Amino acid sequence: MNRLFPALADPTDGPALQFPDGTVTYRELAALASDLGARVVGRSRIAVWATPTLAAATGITAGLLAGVPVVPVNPKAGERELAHIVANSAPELVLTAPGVELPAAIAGLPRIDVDVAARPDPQPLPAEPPADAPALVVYTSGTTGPPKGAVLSRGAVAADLDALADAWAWTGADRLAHALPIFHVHGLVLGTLGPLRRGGSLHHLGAIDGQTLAAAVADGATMVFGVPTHYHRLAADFEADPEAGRTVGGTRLLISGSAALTAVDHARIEKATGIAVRERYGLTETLILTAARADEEPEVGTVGRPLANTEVRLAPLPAVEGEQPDGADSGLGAVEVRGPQLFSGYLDLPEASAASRTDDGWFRTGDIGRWTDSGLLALVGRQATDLIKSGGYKIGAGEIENALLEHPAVAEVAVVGVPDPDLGEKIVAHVVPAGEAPEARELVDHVAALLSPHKRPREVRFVESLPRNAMGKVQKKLL
Ligand code: MLC
Ligand code: AMP
Repeated sequence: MNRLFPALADPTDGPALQFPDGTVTYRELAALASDLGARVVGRSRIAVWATPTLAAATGITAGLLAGVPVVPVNPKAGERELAHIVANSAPELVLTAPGVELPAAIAGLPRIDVDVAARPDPQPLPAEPPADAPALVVYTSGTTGPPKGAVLSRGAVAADLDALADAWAWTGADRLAHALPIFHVHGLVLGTLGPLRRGGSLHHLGAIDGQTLAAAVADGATMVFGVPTHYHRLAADFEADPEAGRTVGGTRLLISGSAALTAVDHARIEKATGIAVRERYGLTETLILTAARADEEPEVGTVGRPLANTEVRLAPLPAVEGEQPDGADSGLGAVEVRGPQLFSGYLDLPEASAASRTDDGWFRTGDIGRWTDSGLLALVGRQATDLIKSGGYKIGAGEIENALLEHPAVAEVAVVGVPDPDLGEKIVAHVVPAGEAPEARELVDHVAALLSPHKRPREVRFVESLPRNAMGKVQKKLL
């Protein structure tokens, strides 16, 4: 296949990556990543401790240059989650920024500290692996069980980034600004590998607020990526500091994804910046599927058109017992997709991989959508109530319930997502205590330490019993 990063094969002195811990040009990155790549070449898989740092981004780039599949690890993963990821993906070593104290679950692996201040000689790049060779294993939650490792091929990454380049007229002249985590598709594939594939640059802000973003745009950022929670908070910042909003209006594109942006926040951002936010839609397993194009005015409430070479269809919704079928005449359907950007399968989970597709090979997204008159996709919800999107993170209710049930003070529990203006949905745990109710804080910290801080309940409600149907199943809709 063609090179994943042509700009690293023939590097210039143009800017590549800027993170809070450092900045590199393409020439510097090519030398750092090829030198590091030469040290990992031939490994079956490597983990990268994916802090939002130049060191971690360089480590991921090095693995990809060397043709070695990379597992980006959430540096805040709790002990259970981290142990699962390490056992499931079996990386041969871990790359990290220097000075990091790794938790026990991963500290046993051989470790390479990435020194971004070094200026090594560039090493020859190995031949590019074929398009179906794995590039990344990205962990994502399902309704139940531990997170699954989605295997994304080099060809899938390249195809998706090229289709987005077409949708957004994204070129090597663009400078992208964001503050997304780099262990998920949004901040990693789109937000880090995207600029590198185009030969443009990334300004990773570490954390985002109105003034930081305004400074980045004044410094040349032409595109901004964020989850709706970022835009919600930016809207408030711009209302307090209109000058920051006007400065951010100097950028070319504001793009939101990973969850739905409310019409209210759309309007607030447009009022403050003069720019209508464009939404795009995808999943870890499918990468990005649809996007509001740069050459069209975005329609609020839609996620744009299918990308080039991407097929999206709406299948009849399965009837839910005791409910009116709302498929046919409402135009709603289950979103199913096909395209070159789809994942290769879940790591070591052939049954889950097979179940994710229909008999005729389409991937079931689990989202419910409809087409607008202008041929754009609008998402109206999800089929599974047990999947929660909070701050743009996908979180399985069952995983949190199981973690809480391990706490001795918890007898029964039901976890739901409750609408929240800042996080989209917030995780609320309904707990029947075993004996005297514990401090809510204790349960929250228990989940954060075992799974991940972003999976912690934002609210714990102690109840005497859970509503159950005749079969004994908890009726979450009544909570
Ligand atoms: C708080 N913290 C705790 C804690 N309470 N840590 C341990 N134990 C506790 N009990 C820490 C948090 O880790 C965090 O640290 C800080 O305190 C603030 O906590 P928070 O309130 O949870 O963070 P918040 O500011 O609300 O985060 C909002 C956010 C975040 C928008 C920054 O949700 C985010 O980064 N979302 C992006 C998700 C994403 O990239 N999704 C893409 C999935 S791919 P610290 O240091 O972290 O601030 C996908 C496909 C697609 O969906 O379409 O893109
Ligand atoms: P993840 O598994 O974390 O990749 O999350 C994928 C899910 O995020 C999708 O199935 C959608 O439900 C949701 N999602 C992504 N982008 C959008 C968007 N622009 N609007 C609404 N939901 C979105």
